[in-house]
Amino acid sequence: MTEPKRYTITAALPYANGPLHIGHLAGCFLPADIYVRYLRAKGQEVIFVCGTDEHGVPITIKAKSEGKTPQEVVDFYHRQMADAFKTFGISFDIFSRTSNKVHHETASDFFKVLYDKGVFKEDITEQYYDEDAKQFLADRYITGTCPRCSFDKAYGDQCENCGSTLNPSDLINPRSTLSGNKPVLRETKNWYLPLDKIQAEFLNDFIESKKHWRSTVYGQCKSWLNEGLKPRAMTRDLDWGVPVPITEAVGKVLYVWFDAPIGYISATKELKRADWEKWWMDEETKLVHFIGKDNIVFHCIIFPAMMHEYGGYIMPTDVPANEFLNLEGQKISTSRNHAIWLHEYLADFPDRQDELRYVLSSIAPETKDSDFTWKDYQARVNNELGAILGNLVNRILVLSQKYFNGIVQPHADYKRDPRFDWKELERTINIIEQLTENYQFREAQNELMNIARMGNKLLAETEPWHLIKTDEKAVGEILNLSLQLLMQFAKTAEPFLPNTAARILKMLNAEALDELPANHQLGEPAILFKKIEDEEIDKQLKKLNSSKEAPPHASLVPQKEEITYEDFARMDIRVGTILEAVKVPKADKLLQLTIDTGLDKRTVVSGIAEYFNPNLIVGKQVCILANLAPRKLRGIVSQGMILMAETPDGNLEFVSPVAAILAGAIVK
Ligand code: B3M
Ligand code: ZN
Repeated sequence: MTEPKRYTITAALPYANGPLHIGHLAGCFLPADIYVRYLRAKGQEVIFVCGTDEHGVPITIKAKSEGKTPQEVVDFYHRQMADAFKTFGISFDIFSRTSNKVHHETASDFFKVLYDKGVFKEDITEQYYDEDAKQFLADRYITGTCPRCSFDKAYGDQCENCGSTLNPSDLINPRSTLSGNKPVLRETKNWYLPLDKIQAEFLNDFIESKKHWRSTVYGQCKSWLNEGLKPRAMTRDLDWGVPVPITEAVGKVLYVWFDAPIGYISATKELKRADWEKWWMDEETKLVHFIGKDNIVFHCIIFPAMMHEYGGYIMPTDVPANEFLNLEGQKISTSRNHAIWLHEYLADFPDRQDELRYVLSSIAPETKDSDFTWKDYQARVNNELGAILGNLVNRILVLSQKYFNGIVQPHADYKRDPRFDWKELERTINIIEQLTENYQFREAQNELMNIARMGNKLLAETEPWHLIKTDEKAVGEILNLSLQLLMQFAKTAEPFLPNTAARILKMLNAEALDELPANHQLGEPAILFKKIEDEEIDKQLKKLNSSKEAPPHASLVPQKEEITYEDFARMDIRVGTILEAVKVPKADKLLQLTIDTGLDKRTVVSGIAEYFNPNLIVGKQVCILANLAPRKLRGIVSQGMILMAETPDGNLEFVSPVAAILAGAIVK
């Protein structure tokens, strides 16, 4: 595309089933906001649309577990999210929701058009059905034992212990989470988007034309295509969502990933009413989706396929998906409460939104996963924001007050002052713009701080505090130049640090100016960044470690079905000694153990890495189920399983003999 005429920028619609955390901000909303603010400052025509994704099974599960209706749940989180976004300065033009009328109509119409065009393929399959609850069970409503790792709380779509993707029919001993009963298979008809066909007709070429996308994004798309796409059901047997608008499908709703991306279009309709089409159907509009990497297939493959089949829609120009942000070396986990929630951050660090924006951009997971740690947060705020930027602003303003009562002194031509390379500053601003246009916000912000560094260098080299004794005019010029630099800094910083930029401009009393004229009266100096103290960080670390959610109380876990002594006797449980323990690379949860079983020394892969330091468990005696069929975990063959007991606060403990005994003792 040559210069686009306008920009439609979307940020993934967060599920309204829980609060937002720093991973959401870093992965999607912050980069989107930086990009949009940059475009607006450039005078571009742009809309920035988002909203809550209020359908889907996780929301109904959340509602059940809290004894609320799904509507109550989404109402609560919609408001909470809207507040958090507003406070962090995420400058959506609209933050809509998929439960509203415009969206239901838009999504319904979209389906109907595809249906009338004969796009969908109908198929009857067998699905699990709960005869007590009288409903079909979404994958998440079925639990059972994982066929790969024997974890007994695996879901129908995934085992959260070993990470395997599953089908409900893979589960051993499946149970309905609604009634606890064994579900039965029943036939049901659904409507499928024939992605295999659309791949051949359209998607192969479409993705082929996107080689310039981030390699992580392009690579993921290619691997989906190489595997060969399969038809995917766009309707579900569920009662929460957009009803399927055909009579044959009463009681069914649209698949949440069918309706959610249409939410971007609905939000645009709400925002722009009469001329919404030009934002979605005009070739001169540039469409950019900001998302996290787990949403790539939906935005790069399925949604384009849907729009292609509908006809008339533009395709996304870019999808700068981010990798994941980890927290203190571990995956952020909502269920284990291993997260920094935005509303809690705001309560603990009021008015320090830009500090978090800054740190999250500094470590933005643009090309690979990255790690947020509280110590790093503290270091970056104190040593970079405080020591480099805050200090610079403070010195310039305080010196200006002290020597000249806050009046800007004349300078014949500050851009050609021999004491400073203004061209270098302009080059840096240029680089920041290019990086921003390339979605390299991390590097762009790094360059931004170089402008502050240039200012500090100027002061260090010219030492106005000494020079004032001999050459007041020169000091007036140096301060003029420094203030102009601050002005440029603030303007360039606005997309990244909107509050800070506004506060600097206020201190300069220059909200409406492009540069500072001589004799201009400055505003009052103020401290930009308060130091983050050790105690504050310690408190956060403590909170993180103490907040792991407890498992259901043992008394609430029903006893398993009866077995015979023979069933038990088939299990070969022995006492073993841990000889070695190492973390499995790239697997947060797994430790590779070498166990002396008395019979042999064997490898067991165990999902306990979050609970034990490998160095501290060597020598421990444990119980091992020795005759469990070997299975491969992350390419390592695991021979057996270590028995663990789960404590009420969610920790794991080894089941060990009370007295030290020889390895190999048989448990019976
Ligand atoms: N709600 C998934 C997520 O929050 C989903 C995104 C929808 S974007 C159209 O990660
Ligand atoms: Zn598993």
